[in-house]
Amino acid sequence: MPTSNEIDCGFEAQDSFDAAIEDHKRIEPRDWMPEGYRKTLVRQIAQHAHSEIIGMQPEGYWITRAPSLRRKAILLAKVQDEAGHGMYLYSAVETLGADRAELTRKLIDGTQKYSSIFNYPALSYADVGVIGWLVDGAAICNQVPLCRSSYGPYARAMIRICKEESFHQRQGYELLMTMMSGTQAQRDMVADATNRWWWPSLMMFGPPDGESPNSAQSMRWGIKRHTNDELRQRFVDMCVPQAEALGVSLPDPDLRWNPERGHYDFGAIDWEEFRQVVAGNGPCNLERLRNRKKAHEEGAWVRDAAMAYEKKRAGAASVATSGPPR
Ligand code: BYC
Repeated sequence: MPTSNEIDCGFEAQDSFDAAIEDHKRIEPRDWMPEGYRKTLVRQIAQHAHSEIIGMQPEGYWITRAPSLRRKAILLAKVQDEAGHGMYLYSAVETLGADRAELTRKLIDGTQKYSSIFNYPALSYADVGVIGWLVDGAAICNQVPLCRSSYGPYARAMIRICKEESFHQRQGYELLMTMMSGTQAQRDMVADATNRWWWPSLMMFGPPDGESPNSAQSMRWGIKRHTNDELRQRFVDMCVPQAEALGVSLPDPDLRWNPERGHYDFGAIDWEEFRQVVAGNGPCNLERLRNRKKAHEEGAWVRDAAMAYEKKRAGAASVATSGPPR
């Protein structure tokens, strides 16, 4: 049977789609949608799902190296949440007709992207705190507006994800507060980790507005609600007082309050570094994809077993419904 999108719906369908977007109503999987809208969502949601899955690696490394049972339990819960976020997002993207196995193949062969931020190494336990504070903090700034995204399944997945991201950010901040009230060596670790993650966190929001090919159309469709630069500014404004409360310096001599703009000014981002990382040349790109591929290959037997069980169950169900021969 053709899907609602494959039926040529003509102008009427386009009009009702446009009206729904105009009225800030949700588009649901069975609704007609332009092919470009569907493709943009598949691209963005798949990239987001991949980021959650790859994003488990920098922190996952520290689970067996946590300094106490309490820290280990917290970190384990956080990394498990990230796996869960990936699953919600793969489910959301499946409602658009995408095949999860195919998306995983595209991640592994490098034809689909994941967030640049996860190509940097986590070198000490302070990185766990800074990832929570800055990386999850950036994720919250970016993702809270996505709870109002025009595509229903994506928006609903984001509501749950944002609640958990908020816990993630707090656990990071709490860890850093503990370290900052510890020894000088601990404070130095926090300073070093902050220096390394600050600029990559600003890059997470994507290229500047003038160089973002997708933003304008995504905003017209209500997929994105703010531009990359607007969200980046919101993040900087949020982080400066948090850094002051922690007693940590942010590594930007140009960072200062601008009373005319009502925002913090900040220094130039190294966009060449961003381009290199996205092109596969960051410090950990190879390692991240190698690990993902290995985990996928080692999990083949689990997928096979699940499929065999599903097949058997479906077979038993069809015998039961067909009943005994008359
Ligand atoms: N890294 O036109 P633009 C997390 C690409 S996971 C790599 O502005 P768009 C967490 C972009 O894809 C956080 N690539 O694009 C998990 C496009 O290339 P294509 C992940 C990037 O889509 C574990 C090109 O650059 N969050 O929170 O309008 C532990 C031009 O960009 C990046 C999401 O995925 C980047 N940083 O805007 C802890 C949020 N930025 O596809 C935490 C959902 C841009 O045309 N995604 N590119 O070849 C979004 O909001 C948007 O997709 C973006 C980019 C703001 C990221």
